[in-house]
Amino acid sequence: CDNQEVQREACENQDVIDKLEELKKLHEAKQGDDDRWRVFSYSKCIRALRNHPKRIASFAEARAIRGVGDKTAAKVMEIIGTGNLRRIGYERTEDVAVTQLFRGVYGVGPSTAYQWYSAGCRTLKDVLAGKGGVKLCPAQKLGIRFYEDINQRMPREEAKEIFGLIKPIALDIDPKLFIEIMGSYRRGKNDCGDIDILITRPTDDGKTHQGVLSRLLQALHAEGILTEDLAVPEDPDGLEAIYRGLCRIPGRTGARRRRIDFLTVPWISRGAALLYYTGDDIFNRAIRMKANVLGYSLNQRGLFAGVVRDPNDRRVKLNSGTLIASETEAEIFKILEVPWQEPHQRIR
Ligand code: DCP
Ligand code: MG
Ligand code: MN
Repeated sequence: CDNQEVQREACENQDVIDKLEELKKLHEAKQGDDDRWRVFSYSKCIRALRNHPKRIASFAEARAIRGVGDKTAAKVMEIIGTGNLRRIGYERTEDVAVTQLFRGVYGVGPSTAYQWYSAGCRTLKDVLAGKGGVKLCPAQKLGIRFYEDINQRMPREEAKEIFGLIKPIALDIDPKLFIEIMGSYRRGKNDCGDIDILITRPTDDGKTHQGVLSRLLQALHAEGILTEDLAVPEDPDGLEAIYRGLCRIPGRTGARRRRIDFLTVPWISRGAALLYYTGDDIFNRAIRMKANVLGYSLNQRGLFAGVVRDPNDRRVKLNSGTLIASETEAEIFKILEVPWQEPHQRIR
């Protein structure tokens, strides 16, 4: 509930937020004009509820919150009174179930999922058959072929084992590389949706990691660790690149395909990159907001001052600003006046 500290303790009205989130997700799946408006309005309401410091006790109290109208206030009271929201049941229709299935395909978001549904597809088989004129890109085809594997999280131990195979191969290419696992693994989670690997290299001898990624990918394919590419960067050997693919432990029968991402960043950005790729995404949103409140701009490259944004669209930066900090996570926390948080604490 406390924006200032970038900590997310359970809110007084967490049960209400959870139900409204659920309803919001159902509308998100539907993609109608009405649904889009509802998603927007529930998001606003959820944000306001997160900041509400006490348990809501009456309709009038709910109604008085900015962004909460009569209808939403009635829903809030229904959840508080019964622990349930009947509307969720009514919105769980076929289109929701089908678009949720489609969104499990790698790279497919709400709009593609709904397009496929509108084209008459109801199953993955329909999609593969191109029913209704649906066309698939290579990554989507792989997303269907390995649908089950990709949608399973892996045990932490397996992520560790795969990284244990990869790290020596990378260090063999350049022993001075910095190579570590980020994401949920660094946060200490027991299961991981994918393996996020950050690569960079100190430059004190005048060299960089440039040229390493393409050699590494080639070596990992040769070893049978990387099995399929999902997204290959245009310039894998630039200073900054993102690769996405599938991997597995070679030679183990029944080993599932696992999602793997490689990220390379310039050495100077390593602190900001560690912070960004460790997440989680909600922690990132909160800390970025804190930076904005203090007049800074934070991204995976660093903390910047003096960034001027387009008043008509705050997402558009009109200049790149001045780099304030990027080499360590600690200095970024410090400048943002956020108490240091260990990776495992950076969670919702
Ligand atoms: N990230 C972010 N915002 C996004 C996507 C990612 O800030 N929309 C950052 C925070 C994530 C990190 O990148 O922690 C890695 O992204 P993943 O999608 O791999 O997410 P996690 O590793 O946190 O979870 P999972 O176990 O599901 O992979
Ligand atoms: Mg991850
Ligand atoms: Mn990832």
